[in-house]
Amino acid sequence: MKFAHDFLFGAATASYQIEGAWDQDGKGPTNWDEFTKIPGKTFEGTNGDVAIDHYNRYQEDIALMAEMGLESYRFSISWARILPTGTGEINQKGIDFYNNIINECLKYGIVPFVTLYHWDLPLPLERKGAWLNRETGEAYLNFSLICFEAFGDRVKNFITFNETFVFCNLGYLAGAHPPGIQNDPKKYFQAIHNVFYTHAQTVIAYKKLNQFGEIGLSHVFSPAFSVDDSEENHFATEHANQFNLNWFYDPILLGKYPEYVVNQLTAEGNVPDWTEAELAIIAEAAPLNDFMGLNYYQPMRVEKIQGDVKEHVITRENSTGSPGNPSYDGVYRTVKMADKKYTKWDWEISSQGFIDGLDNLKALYGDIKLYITENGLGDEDPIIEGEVCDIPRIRYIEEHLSAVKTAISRGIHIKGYYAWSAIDLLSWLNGYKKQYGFIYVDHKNDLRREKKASFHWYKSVIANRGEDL
Ligand code: 8VR
Repeated sequence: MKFAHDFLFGAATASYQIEGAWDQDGKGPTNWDEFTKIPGKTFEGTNGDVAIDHYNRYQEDIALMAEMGLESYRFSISWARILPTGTGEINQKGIDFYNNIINECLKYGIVPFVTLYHWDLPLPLERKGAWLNRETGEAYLNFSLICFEAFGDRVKNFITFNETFVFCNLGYLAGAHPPGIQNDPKKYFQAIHNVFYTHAQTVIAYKKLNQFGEIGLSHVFSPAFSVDDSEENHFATEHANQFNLNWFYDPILLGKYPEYVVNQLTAEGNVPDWTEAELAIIAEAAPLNDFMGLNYYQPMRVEKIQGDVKEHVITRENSTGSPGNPSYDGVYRTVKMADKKYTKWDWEISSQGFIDGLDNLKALYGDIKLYITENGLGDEDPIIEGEVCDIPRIRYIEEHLSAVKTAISRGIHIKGYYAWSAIDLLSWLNGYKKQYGFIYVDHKNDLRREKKASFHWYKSVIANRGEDL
């Protein structure tokens, strides 16, 4: 079976991870421009000052994407390129840059799929409290309206926020992302609510513009499964799904927060300071979302923690997605299991977890429109006789794309797949060592680009619309 003609085969990137040119053409500094300069925060002190210099090489990169036959390109906009201080005067050169990217895509018939926020916040807003400060939400709404005005005639797919779970969890619980706060669940849950209220306002505002495009957001999709059939581990698994799935998906898709979580937050004094008006806006916006973006890399394997949580030292290494961490409330921990497959960074490889998770999602939320806005393999690719032979990446994407095909055949409404990532880029906490792309970037040779084995493979898949998968 071929994928439908209107199914989009795509690939994704994010501004801070590719653009570089951190202070070129009037761009303002961001939280990540500052955070990466703090010793020990990133792998070998890596940062995005230059990244892969996509800012100056976007034509070459998009030409390679076109040669691969890419049908859609998901990229993010750096807020500080458009509004250097986050508010106030617009930086025309920033608008021009993203107009160039969009027009370059359209020149090749590539559908631009735009993420408005992928973690790089203008520094003045970070300094004023980032997502704990409601002013950031107001500033975001202004920024998003400027983007709809400038790009909405050609861009018909907007993602408001990428992975709220990650930038809030690593920002306020693990301290591995800006602002680097640890073990502060009150701030964690408050920041998430402020983001969701901002998302809701943005969706309502976008719909009022009648640009007749689609809008939604991208969430981490990491369904939890019990390590065994014991009652207590099934309880821990349901608890994990309530806090990592329902807490994030219910307010967006159902317009209200899950009671189970709100009850616990009430008991422990971590309920966000929300107003009835804000909750009403979140309820009003829910039916206006056109799609949910899913970023799937791995499921979670969960077991209940026996007794008190032993002292858990949070490090950069154990904040990069590998199992073993306890939940903030000490109820469960994620587990690495002997009979499962894992990547070099200990991310589980499970396309079955993907399918089972999608079934659960449909059971919870019905026939919602979905895009897989990220999926891919982080690896160190072998170079053999000058060829980048990333066969494990081909196997990974093949397995997960065929899982998407299976899910569609089971009536799950998936309309596109975006491999992470179109080209090798900066991994937030793992530098340039952890590769994800179809295109290799030679950091020892003037950032020269080179097509990997997976580039040619994905090209053939797109050409025959995944018939052989
Ligand atoms: C997603 C993020 C994207 C990437 C990919 C791979 C990291 C990375 C943490 O969570 O949206 O920015 O981020 O996953 O993992 O290695 O850079």
